[in-house]
Amino acid sequence: MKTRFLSVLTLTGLLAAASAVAAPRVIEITANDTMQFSVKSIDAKVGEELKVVFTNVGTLPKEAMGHNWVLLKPGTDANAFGAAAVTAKDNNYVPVSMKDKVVASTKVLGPKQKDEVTFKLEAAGEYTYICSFPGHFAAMKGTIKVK
Ligand SMILES: [Cu+2]
Repeated sequence: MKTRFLSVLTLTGLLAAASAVAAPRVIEITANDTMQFSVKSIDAKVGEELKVVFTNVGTLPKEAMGHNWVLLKPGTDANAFGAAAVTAKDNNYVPVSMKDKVVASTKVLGPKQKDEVTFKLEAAGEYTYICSFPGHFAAMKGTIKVK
């Protein structure tokens, strides 16, 4: 009886260890009414899985000051993406014509809303992330450096 109890404990410990290894690294990012991401630079390793938990901490209405978080593949022209996004309101400002340039993206969030996205960084490089809400990408920009 005692032995079985111990082996259950051991098994539980092993499972906890295994899930800790497999769990993605969580990165919390907020956006606000002054068009700023709280995190502008992230370092990561090739093959690493990240979970971005994105929160709009502002108070202005979604129609005027909505925010999303869009991670672009290395080499993508963020300005061109931002320009194309203007007409993609129905798709959370992710233009269908440039969908193949997107690694991960959240919904457009109104005040106090939260969304999260989990993704794997398969290759080394500099990945730019932006908010593609019209007029925001010039100010709302950051980089994930993957080595
Ligand atoms: Cu924004």
